[in-house]
Amino acid sequence: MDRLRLLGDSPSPLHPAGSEAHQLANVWWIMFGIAVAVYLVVGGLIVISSVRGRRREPIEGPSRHDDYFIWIGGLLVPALILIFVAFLTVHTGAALRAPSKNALAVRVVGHEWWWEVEYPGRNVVTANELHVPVGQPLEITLDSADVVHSFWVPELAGKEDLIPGQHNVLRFTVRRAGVFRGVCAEFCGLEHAKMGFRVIAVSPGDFAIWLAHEQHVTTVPDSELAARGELAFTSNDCAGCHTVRGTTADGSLGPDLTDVGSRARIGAESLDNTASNLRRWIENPGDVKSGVKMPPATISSDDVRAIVAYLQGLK
Ligand code: HEC
Ligand SMILES: [Cu+2]
Repeated sequence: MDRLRLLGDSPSPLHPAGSEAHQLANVWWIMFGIAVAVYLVVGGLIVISSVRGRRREPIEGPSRHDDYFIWIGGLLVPALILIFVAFLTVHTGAALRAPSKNALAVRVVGHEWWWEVEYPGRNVVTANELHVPVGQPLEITLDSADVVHSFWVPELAGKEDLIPGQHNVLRFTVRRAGVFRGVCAEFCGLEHAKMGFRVIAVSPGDFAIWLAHEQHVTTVPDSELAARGELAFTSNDCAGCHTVRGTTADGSLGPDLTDVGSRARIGAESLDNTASNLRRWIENPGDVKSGVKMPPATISSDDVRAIVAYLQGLK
């Protein structure tokens, strides 16, 4: 699927799929064009002067012509270019992030080293995946639970920091459906490089279906093994750090696992969400992310197997 292939390639701000990234890419191309033009003019003059060589006959007294050349080529033109670029940057900066009325509110909280994603007022909390509708303005509030992180989806918008005690807001509209890779762009400790996420942009209709589904994610185990898993999960320390809505597990140190079975990856884009990876993660998450804030499980491998069956059914 080309959506997944997209994730293998590095996301580029020069292939914009969001309103803000479009504006930034426009500024980039204009500045690139000016730089190329200046380079060609200056390089051309150097070539011409070296081909023509020195004047044969020295002229007497100062030359008017040389003066004009320096005033115009050395001062006036660079000043005009810089003023134009400054105007362009300030103008674009002001146009970005203007509030709009029918924006969808999303709250993202950065944690060492994963992303909490909440849809305020809708009773939906997930992790490391932002599901959004194409074409509707988004208003993403960015908070941090610990240190400074930075939210960056190169194809959709510029970077915005998540700062403890401050509510930064990012506003943009996704222009085409797809899966867009995001990263933490501010060094935030040992596992900074393994703090990825994805933005899944779908049609407004599909988004409404997803949101309605998330509000009623099944928490009833669908097999005997999964039922044993639920018991093992809620009676061990997992429940002290993780929430599964509809059960007694209501911890908040780790990601909400209510819909963990539906996620494409686990550990903030570290591993594919398969049974064997889940088992590996639960038995020793430090093996995958050495700085991780989740301890290795101290339960039997039977219990781990049951918990994996339980978690896979949460979707
Ligand atoms: C001390 C708190 C703590 C305990 C106890 C704990 N976890 Fe975690 N868990 C975390 C944190 C923090 C993360 C996020 C790690 C990361 O991605 O950096 C996490 C991530 C996970 C994930 C991946 C979720 C995702 O979407 O990426 C799963 C699955 C998980 N834990 C299951 C368990 C199970 C099962 C147990 C009990 C055996 C358990 N956890 C015990 C803190 C904890
Ligand atoms: Cu970070």
